[in-house]
Amino acid sequence: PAIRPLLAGNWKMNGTASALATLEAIAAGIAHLPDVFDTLLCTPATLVHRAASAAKATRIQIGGQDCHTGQVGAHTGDVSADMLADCGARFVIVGHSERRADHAETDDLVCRKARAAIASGLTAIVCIGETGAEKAQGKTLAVVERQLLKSVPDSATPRNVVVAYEPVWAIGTGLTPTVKDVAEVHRFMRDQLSARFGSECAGMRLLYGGSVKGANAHELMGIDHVDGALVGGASLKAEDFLSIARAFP
Ligand code: G2H
Repeated sequence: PAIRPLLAGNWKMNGTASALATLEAIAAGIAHLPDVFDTLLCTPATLVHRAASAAKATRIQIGGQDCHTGQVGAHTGDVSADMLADCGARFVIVGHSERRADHAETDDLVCRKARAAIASGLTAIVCIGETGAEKAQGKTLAVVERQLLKSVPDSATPRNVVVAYEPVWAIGTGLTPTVKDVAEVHRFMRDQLSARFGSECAGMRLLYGGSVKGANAHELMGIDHVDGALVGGASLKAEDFLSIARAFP
């Protein structure tokens, strides 16, 4: 069966109560589009509960942007996957490059976060991608191979894990890889995952992320083995996000 694409927004550290109006505008726009893809908004943890309430009876699902490796305990300021699930989240991003950079998150830590997410019944969106320096050195596939192997847990299935390829140099910069480069990496990821998980992985969704916008979405989403997008900046305004949604099949 064909893979149902996923359009995921990542609001990052943006949004207070007034952002719920954006969610409602997105939901209203999505309602007019063919129901052939899933739509997700990963809000700040502080908004997950209200966003999940506002999104009830719409096609929008809600996710978090990070979780702890454990579910309860003495970890001041942290949020667990159980807590996100309790608030109505269905997904959580783990290992976004901003967290790998800002909080020194390693592949091993990201893997343990993904396991915690799965244990809570969430789908983990595991982010990987090379830096500009690594790309310049021709190491893209080696980095992707290592991050895939080490950040994606052995318990991954198409239902509990989504992989997002986000070249670090393309995030928030307006730069995107060529179609040929995205195609090469996504084919490589599919091959790696198939070798590791067998036919079990066949339906695992592989997202592209990094400066996705209305103007490039159609081209990017048309690439083989690109099963959706993870969108940052262009998910903050309903018109921008909807212009991407219209590029979905
Ligand atoms: C990177 C991203 C979402 P932006 O994919 O995490 O941000 O779309 O702003 O590049």
